Amino acid sequence: MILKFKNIAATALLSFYIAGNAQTGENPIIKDEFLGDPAALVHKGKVYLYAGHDEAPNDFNFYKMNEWKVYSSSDLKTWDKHPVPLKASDFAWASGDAWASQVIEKNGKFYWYVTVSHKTIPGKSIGVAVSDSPIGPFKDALGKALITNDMTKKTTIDWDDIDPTVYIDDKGQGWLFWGNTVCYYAKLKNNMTELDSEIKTVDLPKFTEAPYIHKKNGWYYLSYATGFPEKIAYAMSKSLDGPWEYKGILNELAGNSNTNHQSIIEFKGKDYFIYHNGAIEPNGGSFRRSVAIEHLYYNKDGSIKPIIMTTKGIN
Ligand code: FUB
Repeated sequence: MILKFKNIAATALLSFYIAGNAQTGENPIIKDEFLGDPAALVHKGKVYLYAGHDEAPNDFNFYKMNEWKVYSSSDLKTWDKHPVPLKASDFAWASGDAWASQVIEKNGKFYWYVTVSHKTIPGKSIGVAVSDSPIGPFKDALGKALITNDMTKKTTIDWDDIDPTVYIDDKGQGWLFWGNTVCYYAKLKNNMTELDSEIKTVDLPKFTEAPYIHKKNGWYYLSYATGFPEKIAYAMSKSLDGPWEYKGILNELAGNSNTNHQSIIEFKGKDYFIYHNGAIEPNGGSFRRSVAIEHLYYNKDGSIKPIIMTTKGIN
């Protein structure tokens, strides 16, 4: 009887510990599955966190990613998991690879720009899905890719068309930035599903991938993964067309992961840096990543203080 009580007490304590952990904001913020390439959307008092599902088995040393996941939170500590909102197979023209992505809202519709491999045009490509809700379900908005590898000629690699980041400026103009090795950008039409300009490039020191655009106090920020393994660097400008001024390293190598992929948001008056590392024990790593959140602080001149990666997170 005493033994039975002890077992029940131990189980209760364990459940409390696991549930408690999930709700403290400790990093990694989600511990029950591997997630990479976090992109956050602030909408109506909530943060929606979109990420690729890292499904690689422990002995598999590359990405195995078939679907994206979405979580939501009102406090960045307690996260609700929603049904799978989008899979690479939802794009009939794609052959797979649910790589980095970002969601943005315009006129009540949610547009999800994703990286996938193309079935017939060799290389990676960018597609766009749409939904009436931030948690989906999303469906292919175009029935074809928005960007394919044959549209960009600045490098011979076929994975340069990855990692879309999207931004709508104060005039309602949509902008898409993306790239690997070369940072590309173009304007989007009002429908958000067609390009509205030629494709241009941004010259950034040691640009690897993962561009991310955000704005604060009149400054545009273009943060990106630099080198490999990756750190996160950033540049600032008064215009999305540049010129961009390089400002240095924002985040150092993320623990146990050769990539670092960031998203930067302001939520309820505070600023946050969201990224991935390989910290889940025992099998976390570069292809089994997990999402972490830190506070982000600006200096008076608009530059950003280096991020301090922690286990305690935003507590
Ligand atoms: O998740 C696959 C790739 O890893 C992403 O597209 C890159 O940004 C890197 O995080």
